[in-house]
Amino acid sequence: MKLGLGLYRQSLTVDNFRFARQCGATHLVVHLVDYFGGSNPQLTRGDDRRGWGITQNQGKLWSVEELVALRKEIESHGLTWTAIENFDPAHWHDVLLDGPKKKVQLEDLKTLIRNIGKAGIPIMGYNFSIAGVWGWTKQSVGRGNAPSLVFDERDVDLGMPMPNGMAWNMTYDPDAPEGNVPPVTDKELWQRLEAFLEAILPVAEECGVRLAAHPDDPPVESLRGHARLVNHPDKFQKLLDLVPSPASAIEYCLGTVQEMAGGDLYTNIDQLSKAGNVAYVHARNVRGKVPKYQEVFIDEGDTDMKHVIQILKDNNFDGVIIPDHTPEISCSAPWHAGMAHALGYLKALI
Ligand SMILES: [Mn+2]
Repeated sequence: MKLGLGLYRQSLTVDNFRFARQCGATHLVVHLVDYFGGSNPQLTRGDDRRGWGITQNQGKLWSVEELVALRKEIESHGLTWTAIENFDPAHWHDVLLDGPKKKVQLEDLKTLIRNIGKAGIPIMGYNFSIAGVWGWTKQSVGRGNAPSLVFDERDVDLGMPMPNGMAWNMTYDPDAPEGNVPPVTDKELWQRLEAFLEAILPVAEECGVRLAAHPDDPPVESLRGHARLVNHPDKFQKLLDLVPSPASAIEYCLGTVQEMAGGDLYTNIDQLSKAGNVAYVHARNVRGKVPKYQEVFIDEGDTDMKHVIQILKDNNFDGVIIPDHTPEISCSAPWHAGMAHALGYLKALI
């Protein structure tokens, strides 16, 4: 098992590559989506009508040249680029929404997968979700009053409609006509996923890229009128069985699974990792489950991290584990301090 760090697009700097190595990470998971539009690597909820910002990348696919240049830079710091995390909503909003550009965007996604394969990046993480990550608030309720993410169904209007022009908690068309995205049922969402996997998996197999699915965070029944895909541990297997392929895998998010109202995290990760279905792991601890939970530091909370690492070791998991988001640590570098703490804890466990 290898230790990695996740970096956002605006965090791909020399200092952060050195930071990763200094904390003992050997691998990177890289976000290329321009969420938050700016330079703040802290997770924020975003605006309810604009989400994590307006994506500017329509038609701008990640090119082989740009990916190879970044890979070489990463490698020059002694790190290995193991995965890209998340497609840009600009690249696949109509795949999620079943909109008029779906056919074109499926072809674009195939091109992206080919580019990723040519650039030598083995994993593409994705989150097949209409409403995306939404509904929590940041409150200073963590250990030592650390600013932490809190989800409480009583405090959020789960049914708040999602405006037109929005998908995956980002805005792809700020000039979309008034109105809201019509609700999507569970059956319809799984059909859309199936169409996506049937189109993309054969290309991924050819190119030696694994698609890794992240579960739905928050794992509620429905969000903003839209069904949630993987909101119970058993649904990982349902996803894998939908279109069987060696290129179909799981981005196992410990925090999200711990938040789920049903199932057992340890049995679930044991089965999936034993079968070789886990591409990489997000490590995050939480306290509580849907309908109310909060994020906590990795060394506390409801998940026994030592037990999880033991299961992964017993199953010879040889992929990468990265800290997911963590509560912030009160200092001039809250994100870095939080990550350093999580990396050190994981490294010691491994
Ligand atoms: Mn996660």
